Amino acid sequence: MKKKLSLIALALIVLASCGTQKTSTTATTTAATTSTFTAEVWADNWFSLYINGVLVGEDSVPVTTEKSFNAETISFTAELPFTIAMVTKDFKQDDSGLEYIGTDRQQMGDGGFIAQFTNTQTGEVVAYTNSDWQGLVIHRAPLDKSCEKSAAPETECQSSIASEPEGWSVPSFSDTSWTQALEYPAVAIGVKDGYNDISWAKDARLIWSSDLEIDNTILWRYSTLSSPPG
Ligand SMILES: [Ca+2]
Ligand SMILES: [Ca+2]
Repeated sequence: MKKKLSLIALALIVLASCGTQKTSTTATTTAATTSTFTAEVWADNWFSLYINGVLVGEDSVPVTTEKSFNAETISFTAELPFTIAMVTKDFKQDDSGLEYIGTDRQQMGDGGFIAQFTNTQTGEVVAYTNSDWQGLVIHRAPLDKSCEKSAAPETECQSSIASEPEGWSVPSFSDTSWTQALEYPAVAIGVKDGYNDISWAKDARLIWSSDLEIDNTILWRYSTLSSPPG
């Protein structure tokens, strides 16, 4: 009789553990949910976009194209929350930081960009550029603005150039030493071709560093909130 009882107990334990296993498998399956997102970007003059450290797209018009102003739409899949990293470049002819060198239009160009990220299925805006973005300037020239009209800018204009920090686009990278973005009105950036083709979220802002002219290449980071901004 004792032996029979312990056999029944063993059978119950086996049944119970089977049930537990089934439950945990189901939970694992429902936890991983990826969605498709649409990034819309307008940049003066060029950008590339990384999501969680992976390059998902870049401006299709090369930075060397004169007046390369255009809006871009890039699609990617990700799971919220995710980390957005972008390289933005204001056009410069060389490391003097100037453009139209040797012509009567020789000048420091200026930069600026705006971006928004929308859940493609629901239409929910999950991120947009504003002063919460963190930036790191890696190409700054000319350091002395008085060299703008120099006859020999390549030798007379000084620059400050750094390389991209290792692993700067991955979620775990610490950007606490980077600088907060500044928001600019459309008139300050001189928005043009392509900008009006996008219906920008009411709180999306044009951003750059503190100097639109001499800060030419900037790295940006922003991590989405687990729940979208209100
Ligand atoms: Ca510039
Ligand atoms: Ca420019």
